[in-house]
Amino acid sequence: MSVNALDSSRGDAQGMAQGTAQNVGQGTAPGDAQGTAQGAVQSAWRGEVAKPDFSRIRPYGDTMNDGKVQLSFSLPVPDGPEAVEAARQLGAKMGLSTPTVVHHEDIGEGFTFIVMYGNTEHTVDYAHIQVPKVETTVMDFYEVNEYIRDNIGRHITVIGACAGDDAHTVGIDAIMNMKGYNGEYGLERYPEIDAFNLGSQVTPEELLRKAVELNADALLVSQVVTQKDTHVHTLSALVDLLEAEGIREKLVLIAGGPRISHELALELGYDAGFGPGTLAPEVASFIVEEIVRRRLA
Ligand code: B12
Repeated sequence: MSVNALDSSRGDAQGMAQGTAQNVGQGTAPGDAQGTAQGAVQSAWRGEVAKPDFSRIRPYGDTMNDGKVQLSFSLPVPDGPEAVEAARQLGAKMGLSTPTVVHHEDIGEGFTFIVMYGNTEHTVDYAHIQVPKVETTVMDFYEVNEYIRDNIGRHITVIGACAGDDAHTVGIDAIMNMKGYNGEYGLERYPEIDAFNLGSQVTPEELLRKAVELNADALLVSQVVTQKDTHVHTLSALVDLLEAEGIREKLVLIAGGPRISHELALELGYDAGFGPGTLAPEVASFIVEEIVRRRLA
């Protein structure tokens, strides 16, 4: 919905006029848009609607820059006026102006679920945000196989696992399984890829052992649980083992999971990190391009 459409939902001419006046001329984005977050959205703001100041963005609910946020949480107290007041005070302590509880509900055994609206005064310089991203040309299933035939000339071996104590296999299965996920075949279906899915709770030692045994070209490690930084410990332990064995640089090493960013993966010594919504062709493309780029074949 556009800003003006939101304003017009007030249903009166004055609201529409005010909304339009408030939302125009909010400043233009400074600096060079190339390579920044600002560049990515510029085309969405072709001037038909009010343009935000990308150096100072703030949430918007009804009108540009109103700072409106919605927050939900549970309190370990029974539902009632005291719970609502406690939530309101918490919202104020979090720095929200006009914290307002818009929904509260008994969720049993002395707990209350709260939904609150409020306004934040804070802004963020979106124009200068730069997030490391996996740089790859994403090929489809057929193109990846053709690329392997043309540029590598042999099958490649890819091992996947959900490592450490983690038993969340759905993510790694989405990338590996023959059946595929979200309309894309998993790596097991690729004729030019020998894919081995080791399943859940695979120790870094076992991953190393398999990598050596199968002479793997790529290792795919899934980490879903992040409580107590368990993912960092497991991912780091694997890198240490691979380095000690002298095979780290001979492999394409990839981490993935809903809370894994490319930036974190790079920090931990991985070649790439893939987060929520990843599909097999993105991963396959990165692997094969990296093998060729680093002359690992
Ligand atoms: C299903 C599930 C389970 C199932 C798992 C069954 C199975 N075989 O996988 C069961 C019931 C066993 C389970 C157990 C637990 N779970 Co659980 N679980 C979930 C749930 C509901 C869905 C996860 C899922 O399947 N997502 C779907 C897949 C497709 O998404 P994905 O994993 O993000 O994968 C995609 C990308 O991230 C990426 N990807 C993932 N891995 C990889 C790897 C590579 C190499 C690449 C390239 C890409 C990639 O590609 C995938 C496709 O796009 C989530 C909550 C949620 N809604 O997300 C909680 C959740 C993950 N579980 C959680 C917890 C805490 C647990 C338990 C500790 C609970 C407990 N106290 O016992 C245990 C831990 C068990 C263990 N040892 O790991 C927490 C984790 C919190 C945290 N940040 O650490 C969550 C977030 C729930 C919550 N909100 O608290 N869980």
